[in-house]
Amino acid sequence: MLRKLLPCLALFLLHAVPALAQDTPHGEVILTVNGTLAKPNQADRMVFDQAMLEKLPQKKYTVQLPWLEGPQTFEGPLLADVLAQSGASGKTVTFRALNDYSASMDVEEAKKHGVILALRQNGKLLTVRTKGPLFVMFPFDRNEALRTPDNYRRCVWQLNQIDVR
Ligand SMILES: Nc1nc2c(c(=O)[nH]1)N[C@H]1C(S)=C(S)[C@@H](COP(=O)(O)O)O[C@H]1N2
Ligand SMILES: [Mo]
Repeated sequence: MLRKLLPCLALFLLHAVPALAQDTPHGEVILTVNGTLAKPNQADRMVFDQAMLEKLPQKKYTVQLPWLEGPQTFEGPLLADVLAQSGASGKTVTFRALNDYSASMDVEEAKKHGVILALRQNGKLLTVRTKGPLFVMFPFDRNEALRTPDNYRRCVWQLNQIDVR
């Protein structure tokens, strides 16, 4: 009996656990990930609400940006963790904003440099009015080589969509 049941149980767990482990939003969707996703949670896309993004480990960078006065602290999950949770594979990531602005970069480069999707600026949750819901940020503070015009252009504010191709 058990001998027959065990393979069935194993098969069940193999299929059920990733499905159960995949989080879905309960609140307002603030980020949509499009592309080739192994673990989408809404049709072929991955959608996140604030709570889902806050469950991921939070990183904090205090940076000086050329267009903002004084040091600014940005906090949020690593892009790498967001992509991993989506099962995203691809070479290029495109950050898209509510105002149709977009910027792209190599996925591996973004992961290597610890790019975050900031939910907070100076401790305050970002809203559309304050250039949220999300703000792409680099650890400019700890890596001088990152301070390039290309990377500043990639600091997309009002981010709500990411494409991985
Ligand atoms: N959503 C959005 N993000 C954006 C931009 C933009 O126009 N829209 N401009 C980019 C560029 S080119 C730079 S240098 C920085 C600062 O631009 P800003 O001074 O217009 O904020 O934000 C980047 N992020
Ligand atoms: Mo710019």
